[in-house]
Amino acid sequence: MKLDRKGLRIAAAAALLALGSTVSYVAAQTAAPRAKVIKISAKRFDYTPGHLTLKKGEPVIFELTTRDVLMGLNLPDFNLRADIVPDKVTRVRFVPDKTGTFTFLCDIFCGTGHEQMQGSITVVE
Ligand SMILES: [Cu+2]
Repeated sequence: MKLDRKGLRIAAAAALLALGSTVSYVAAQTAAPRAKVIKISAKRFDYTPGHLTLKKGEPVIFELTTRDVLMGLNLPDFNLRADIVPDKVTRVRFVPDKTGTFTFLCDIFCGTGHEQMQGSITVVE
C-alpha cells in the first residue's frame, strides 16, 4: 500500500495516539496498588495459616487450595465466601473495610470435626 502525504500524516497521528495510550495504560498499571497474594490451604479440620493480619483498605487475593475434600471458607462479617475444591486454586479478592478480629469458618460439611474448622483475620489501620 502506498501512502500519499495526507495518508502518511494520518498514519503518524494514529501511531502517536496508540503510543500515548500505551504509556498512560502502563502508568495506570504501576499506580494501582497491587493486591498481595495470600495462600491459604485447607485440610480437615483447619486452615494454614489459621490467623492472618491484614491492613484496612489494602486489597489482597486469597488463593485457596485443599487436597482433601470439598470445603468452604466463609467470612460472614464481610459477606465473603468461597468453595475450596480439591486440587483446584480458588482466587478471591478481598479488601477489608473495617478493623477488628473476625472469624472465618468452613461452611461445607467435611467430616467429624468440621464444626471446629475455623480461623481468624485481624484487620488493622
Ligand atoms: Cu468443613
